[in-house]
This record gives sequence, structure tokens and C-alpha cells, in this order.
Amino acid sequence: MKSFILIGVLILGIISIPIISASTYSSSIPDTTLVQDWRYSNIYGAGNWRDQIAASGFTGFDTSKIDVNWSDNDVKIQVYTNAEPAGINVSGIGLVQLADMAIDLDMDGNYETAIIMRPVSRGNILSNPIWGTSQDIFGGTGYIYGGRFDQSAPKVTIVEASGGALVGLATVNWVTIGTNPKYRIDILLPSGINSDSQWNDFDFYWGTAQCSNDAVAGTAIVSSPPQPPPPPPPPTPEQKVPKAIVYDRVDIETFNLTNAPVIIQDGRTIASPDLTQRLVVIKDGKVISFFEPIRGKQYAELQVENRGFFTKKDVKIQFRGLPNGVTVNVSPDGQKLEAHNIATYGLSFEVNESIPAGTYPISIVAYGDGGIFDVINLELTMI
Ligand SMILES: [Ca+2]
Ligand SMILES: [Ca+2]
Ligand SMILES: [Ca+2]
Repeated sequence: MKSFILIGVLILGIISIPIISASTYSSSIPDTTLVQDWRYSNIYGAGNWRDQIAASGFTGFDTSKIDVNWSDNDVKIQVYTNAEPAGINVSGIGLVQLADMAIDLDMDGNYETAIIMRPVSRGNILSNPIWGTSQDIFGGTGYIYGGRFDQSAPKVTIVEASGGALVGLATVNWVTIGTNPKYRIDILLPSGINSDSQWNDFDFYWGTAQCSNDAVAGTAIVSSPPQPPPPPPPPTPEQKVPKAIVYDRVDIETFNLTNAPVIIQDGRTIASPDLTQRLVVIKDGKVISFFEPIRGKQYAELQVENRGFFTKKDVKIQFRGLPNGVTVNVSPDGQKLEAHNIATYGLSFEVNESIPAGTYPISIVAYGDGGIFDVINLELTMI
């Protein structure tokens, strides 16, 4: 009997060690990215925007979500997909290679890092590669392919990385998990890759295959809610806040809706529609409500405060992770922000009637001449 108890204690002890010591975070990004039909070098037909470009019933290209897991200084990317490790066989075309994964670590819109997914050099991590596009590969063939992604601001689909500098080797494994998605691809980046916090927050793009038939784009944010169970200890300030923010002291202070249908306080609806009412989403830099835009036009106001001692030349605002069908116009685009001053931005959202009800994780980023000043994560809720 004693030995059973002893074994139990030992097992508990072994299991509990990483739980206590590891700082673990995850970010789960469902595939909501649509891709536009192209043929030769032109938009195909009506230029449909679809999740996956394939003959009806064929799901070989379907990717459903991408998770990113951080554990201390290690990073693992997990892709839920039907894509086969050797590529995808399509009748009439033959083998279509997998797309390489594009990463934008500094979130400046330039995917300066690549993880090779094609079998020939799978796992190679390249810095500043040359990106080949779906159009480079399929633009001369007459086959229909994904020519653009991001319906709100269409971008060329990039799929094949070459050149650049080899900066590491990731371990890439296909794990069979069932049917649709058939696989989870575990991409384990080199141990300690995040020791300089470069991989804390990043944008990614994966076309699934070289034709970008299922484009998946998103932002992985390390400060997303920790994965249960077990709840990890709260992050230390060094892990959560990049140094630049502490130094620059430029913060997103308020985010108010100006034509909200209702006003909510302490989670309760307390007033009837009134265009002069304000729904306060961010107050004094803290998220106090989810962001629930009305369908159609939604106006809002956002304020950024410079608590530091230095003038910031051109402070801009960006919304990341907005679901397809929500676009935002920020006015002015950028503005000078002197020390101890507040800049106010007018926001105009266009919210499509057809967006599915649900909760979408988004983030608001304030950035400028000194890099990213502040990032606030919140939830956009459609009812
Ligand atoms: Ca997609
Ligand atoms: Ca998909
Ligand atoms: Ca970049």
C-alpha cells in the first residue's frame, strides 16, 4: 500500500514540476481568411472570395485553424489541416506542393521570415527570403488559384520562399487526428528561439498549397488568455510588455463608440438607443467591455496619450484580426503627439450584415517612429 502512495506522490510530483515552473501561453486563430479566385493573371469570373478554392466536395486543401503555443522561450505552431505531407494530388494537375509558411515578426506588413513546408527542405527557417507567389506558379497555366487574400485590403498570395539566410531548423511532424481536419502539423521551433521575445507577437500567412487554395492569415499574440488547464502564473512585466512600451510610455487610453444602440455599465444594459450615448470599451487603458459594433456604420473615437517626455512624430492606429466583413477607417491616419498630450482619432467601421454571430479576438496597436507603443487585446462580439 505504501509503495502505491509513494508512486502516486512521485507521479504527481513529476507532473506538477512543469506546471509550476513553465510560463505557458497559447493563441488559437481559426481560419476566417478568404481567398479570391484568379486564373492566368486575372481575377476569375466574378472574383469570388472563398475559404477554399476547390471543386465542390474536395476538401484536400482545407485548413481550419492555427494554434501557437509558447512555453518559456520555446514556440510551437500547430496547423489543423487536411493537407498531406507529400503535397496534394489534384486530378488533371498532378502533385501540388505545400506552401511555405510566412511569418512577420515585427508586424510591419513584410513577411521577413519563412518556415519551409515543402519536403525538400522542410523545417528550414529563412530570414529575408525571396517570396514566390501563386501567380508565379499558376499564372500561366489556366488553372484557377487563389490570387489574393484579405478581402478588406487584398494582398498577393505568397507561397514559396527561396534565398535569404538559414537561421534555424524547425521540427515538423504530421499527427493524424481524425477526419476533416485529418492532421495536426506540429511545427516545433528551435529550443529557446524566443529568448529575445521576438516571437511574442507575430503575423502569419499560410496558403496551405502553392495555389493558395486555402489561405490562412492571422496574428498570434502571446498575451492571449492562457490555455486551461492548468492556469499558468501571471506573466512578469518583462514577458508581457516589450521594453519599448515602458520606455516610450505612449498608451491607448480610451475607445468609445459614439453611435452605440445601447449603453452598458457593469455588464447591464441601462439605457435605450440614443445617438449621443457612448459605449465605453477602453477606459484609462483598461478593457472594460467587449466591442459590439452595430451592423452597417459604426462610429467610434480612440485616444492615445503620450505620458513620456518626447514628442512622437507620427503616431498611428491599427486594428488587427478584424473578421472578414469588418473594415475600419482611421482619421487622421497619423498624428504628431507631443509629451503629456492626448491624440484623438475618429474611427469609422463598416460592418457587413452577413458576418456570423460570434466572438472574434482582435487587437488595437498604437505604433509610430519608435516601433509598437501599445497593444490592447479585446473581443469583438457580433450578435
Ligand atoms: Ca481560408
Ligand atoms: Ca479553411
Ligand atoms: Ca516584418
